[in-house]
Amino acid sequence: MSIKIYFAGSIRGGRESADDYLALISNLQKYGTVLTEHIASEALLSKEKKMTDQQIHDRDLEWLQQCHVVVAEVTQPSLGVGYELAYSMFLKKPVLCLFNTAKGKQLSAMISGQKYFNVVKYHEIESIINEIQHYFNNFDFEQTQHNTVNK
Ligand code: 6IA
Repeated sequence: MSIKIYFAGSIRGGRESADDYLALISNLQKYGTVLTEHIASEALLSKEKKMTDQQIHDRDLEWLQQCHVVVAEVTQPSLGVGYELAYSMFLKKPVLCLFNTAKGKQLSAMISGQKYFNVVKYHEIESIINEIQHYFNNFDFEQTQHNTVNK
């Protein structure tokens, strides 16, 4: 069975890191199905303009319940990503957070101070791609399977 990955990244919080989201999502697709590939695509996001905020919220929480792992790019501060991270912890999903130190941002202490969130810092995309490979080579699929809602 393929790993379902929930990728989180800023949308209304600002799109400054959208290029990183694109590179990260296409890399994550080597390890499983990315449920949220629209995060990197302006074209797919514009399709969601037809959805109400409540529909987006409810659909995303359903995907969070279904996923095996959450990967969040947290460089660009986003209320939605922060909420998804707290909800992931509540659902006991494994979480990997990626923070780009080259963007001149400061990570909230509420994320860097919570060990559950497993924050990995990077400077350029090539270095984080190796870290992601290491993470998924050691990923314990059985461990997360019982927390997953199948739909
Ligand atoms: O507060 P933010 O908008 O930055 O929150 C971004 C996070 O919330 C992402 O990780 C998404 O999973 C989720 N999210 C927020 N808004 C949307 C959305 N809107 N579509 C899908 N996921 C979303 C589309 C709006 C578009 C018309 C601009």
